Amino acid sequence: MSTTNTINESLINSLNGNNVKVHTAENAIHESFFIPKPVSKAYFVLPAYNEEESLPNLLKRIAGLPQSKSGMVEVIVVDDGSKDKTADIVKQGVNGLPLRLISHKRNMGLGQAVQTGIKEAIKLASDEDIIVIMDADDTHDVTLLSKMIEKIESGSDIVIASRFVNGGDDKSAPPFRRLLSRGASFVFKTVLPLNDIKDFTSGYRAYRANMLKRVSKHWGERLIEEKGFACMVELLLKLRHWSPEITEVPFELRYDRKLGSSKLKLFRTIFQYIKLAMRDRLAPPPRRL
Ligand SMILES: Nc1nc2c(ncn2[C@@H]2O[C@H](COP(=O)(O)OP(=O)(O)O)[C@@H](O)[C@H]2O)c(=O)[nH]1
Ligand SMILES: [Mg+2]
Repeated sequence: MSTTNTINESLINSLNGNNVKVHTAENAIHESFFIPKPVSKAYFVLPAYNEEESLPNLLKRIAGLPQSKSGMVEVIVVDDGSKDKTADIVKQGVNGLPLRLISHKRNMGLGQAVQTGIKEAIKLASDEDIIVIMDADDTHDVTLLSKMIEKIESGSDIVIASRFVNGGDDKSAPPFRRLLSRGASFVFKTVLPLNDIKDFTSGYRAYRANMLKRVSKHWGERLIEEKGFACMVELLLKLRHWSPEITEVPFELRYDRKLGSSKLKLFRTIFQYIKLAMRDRLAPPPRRL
């Protein structure tokens, strides 16, 4: 760690009366991303593929948030070559809600869509802002934003909306989906050194913008290499090398609100998880630039 970094860290920590953070991830590059400033803006990144049925409801919910009414929310929809009216819905807009549309000409997969969304969000965001990535299928509770902001303001770098902590649940999801997310979280928890995390595969998380900026600068186009749903776990695994402070907040999945069909391909996703875990174990940890 450079001297400047050490000084900045202790300065930030003393400003906040906090002790210096202790991180546990192995091979971690010890960084403190904590900024002693209130979050001024939240960017929602919504990767969307054929979500014409669910997107209007979700956008209305986001527009109704107190944070949207006070102008601190902006939404980035990444339309990943949808064949339905997903793009038109975004173009129509929602009263009082700043909305951006980024369109992939053809379907490139969830991973690429998340990568595109992150790139745009970090271009727009200030260091103290937060970037929230969530499904566009209206199964995630947008009112969790307040809690996520609160956690980031008190030092978390990543806040996971978690189905598997007390108060969270995924009862409304079909049994095979519940089994997959539990199985994947169990395996990743066992083989990877991020022991405290209970929900590895949640697609709903908030990230401190300056952390994503720093990590993204390191990885560039390789930040997300997985094309499918495993990209969410991949992102977490890559971020862990920077030793972020990760918190989980309880989240009740509302699969009952899902109007379209799930885009998850079960066997393909299991295979991707296995490949990802092996690659992560074999790859050397990144060197700091
Ligand atoms: N950009 C993009 N998004 C996708 C693709 N497949 C799924 N998604 C989005 O990824 C999110 C998760 O998919 P979803 O069907 O909700 O999965 P489930 O809720 O886990 O069953 C949703 O916002 C989808 O619109 C894809 O090929 N490209
Ligand atoms: Mg979903």
